[in-house]
Amino acid sequence: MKTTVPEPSGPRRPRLALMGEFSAGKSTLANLLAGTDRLPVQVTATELPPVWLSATASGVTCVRLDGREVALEDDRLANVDLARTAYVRVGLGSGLLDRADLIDMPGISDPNMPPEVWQRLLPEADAILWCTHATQAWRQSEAAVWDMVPEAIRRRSLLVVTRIDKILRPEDRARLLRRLAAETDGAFAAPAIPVALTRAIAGRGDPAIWSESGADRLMAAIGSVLSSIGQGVVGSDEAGAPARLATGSPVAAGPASSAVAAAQAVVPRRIKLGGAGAGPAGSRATARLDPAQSADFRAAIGEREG
Ligand SMILES: Nc1nc2c(ncn2[C@@H]2O[C@H](COP(=O)(O)OP(=O)(O)OP(=O)(O)O)[C@@H](O)[C@H]2O)c(=O)[nH]1
Ligand SMILES: [Mg+2]
Repeated sequence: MKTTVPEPSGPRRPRLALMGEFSAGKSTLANLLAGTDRLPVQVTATELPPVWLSATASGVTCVRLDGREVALEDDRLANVDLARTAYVRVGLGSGLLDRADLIDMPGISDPNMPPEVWQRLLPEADAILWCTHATQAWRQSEAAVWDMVPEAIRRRSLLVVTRIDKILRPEDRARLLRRLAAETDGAFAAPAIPVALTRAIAGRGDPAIWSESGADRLMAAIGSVLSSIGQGVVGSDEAGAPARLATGSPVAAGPASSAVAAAQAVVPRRIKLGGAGAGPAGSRATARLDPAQSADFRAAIGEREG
């Protein structure tokens, strides 16, 4: 896919795009990862252009399709001219932004949002965190868009099942994860990751809530994604070699890796990464999550939150 938007200047960091249907929780996830509340979250569709959060930028800048850059004086993300804007660039260095850029995309089936608005930015992403709403997860429209995403990107992307707190019964959660495993087999780097985003945000700093919400698993998986980008798995993909990622084991990519550092940047201080279940030092993140581990994980999430 060819880039059709003006490239940002400055050092290039790994770029994670947050995508999914409107109101799937993309901006909530971006806020969680960046440790901020800068991105507006609301029940109805937001109607914002893509918002590119980066520690290498400063202020809030509207990057127009013609390449012109217009600083937004009042830092407000509202009132952006959607027709002329490629994306809004926001300078922010907190949380995961220390290691990666986050691109918060508009919803894919938002009736007020032409698909070009997110399509033209898609080639900029190194990996995608696809947010799917637990109570209507992985609709046909989502699968159809996912088919358009280049294979090399899909292989290092994650399926994040948001609003898992809305599914109360452990057996319903297990059934959902089984369905997703069947319907998305091989389409993502790892099995779907259920997370209660608003709970994780509210419980930031509390290790128990962080873990119960699923945020710790998500951070570990994102750490592996960043590691795979940083370690040149990109090249392996292009050569046709499989590049599946491990989840649940943040040190799968090596304890000194940027993955661990990245994940540590957003976990509560009292949680230490790399405890039980850690992979051998220096091993590459090339295996998918072990099915037994996966079953444990599902049971744990179900039991704790059900
Ligand atoms: N209970 C619960 N609510 C959530 C969760 N994630 C997001 N929400 C809520 O869902 C609504 C939509 O979230 P957003 O983050 O704005 O969704 P979005 O995907 O960015 O939406 P658009 O940008 O409009 O496409 C907000 O009211 C959030 O508070 C979750 O895990 N649990
Ligand atoms: Mg949003």
